[in-house]
Amino acid sequence: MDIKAIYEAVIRGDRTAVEAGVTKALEEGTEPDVILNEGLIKAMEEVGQRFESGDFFVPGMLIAARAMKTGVAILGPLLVNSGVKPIGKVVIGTVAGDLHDIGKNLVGLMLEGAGFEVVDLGTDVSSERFVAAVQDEKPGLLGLSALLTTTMSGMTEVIQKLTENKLRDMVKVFIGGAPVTQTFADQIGADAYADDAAAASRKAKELLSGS
Ligand code: B1M
Repeated sequence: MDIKAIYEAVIRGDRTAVEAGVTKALEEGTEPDVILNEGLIKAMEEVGQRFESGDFFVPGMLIAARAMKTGVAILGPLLVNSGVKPIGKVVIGTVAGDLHDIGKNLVGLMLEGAGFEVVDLGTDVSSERFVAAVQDEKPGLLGLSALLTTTMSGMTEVIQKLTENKLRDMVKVFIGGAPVTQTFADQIGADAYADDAAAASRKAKELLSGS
């Protein structure tokens, strides 16, 4: 199976072709992470660039995102080890005002694959909901995702609210998403920054072990 065909199907927003392409590539022995990185993720990067240059509009992005999710749904179980005793609990979510969830979902899958129990709060999650989830779920780790420069301040707010509620020492906070950087993480007092889903699961394990 030509990975390029999967890439092009995502850009066209052709869910049927993505499903068929991913299934065929797996049958032919292509590694799931190659399909994910070279086919699906690269296609979404191209969609973003076309949006920026005015060749794509919001509906196009949305349709491409749905096609990408079809592919991720097939790959998901292969990226996750089931039946393993959790090594720790992580609450994740996309911050307030932000509806992007593909990257956050991939982070969740990779964390599950690394053996974490994942509580996913979804998208557009207020700082109050994050704080309540830390109180209720008592996770060792909290993962915050943001895809818009305008919503990154939601991460600052979550950390401030954790401090106000005397919960900051109870949970390690790691952050990520396209506009997020290590410098920003340092500025807002996050415990770690990860630039992709694989790095997120690696950083989460490091935070858990205290290294
Ligand atoms: Co939006 N969007 N979008 N969008 N969108 C971006 C983010 C944008 C960069 C496009 C562009 O202009 N080039 C731009 C943001 C500009 C900015 O702020 N700097 C943008 C915009 C402007 C908007 C709207 C404002 C458009 C409008 O309405 N005028 C609007 C905002 C809606 C809202 O959230 N309130 C909007 C809407 C949408 C859709 C709904 C249509 C759709 C989202 C569908 C969905 O998620 N269910 C969408 C999409 C698809 C995109 C792009 C094209 C693709 C995002 C994506 O899924 N990438 C995106 C362009 C781009 O990013 N290149 C764009 C694939 C995914 C695997 O990557 O999410 O980066 P990513 O996740 C990575 C890493 O970032 C990291 O790991 C992931 C896996 O490797 N990561 C973490 C993410 N979270 C992490 C958390 C961690 C650690 C790592 O720890 C907790």
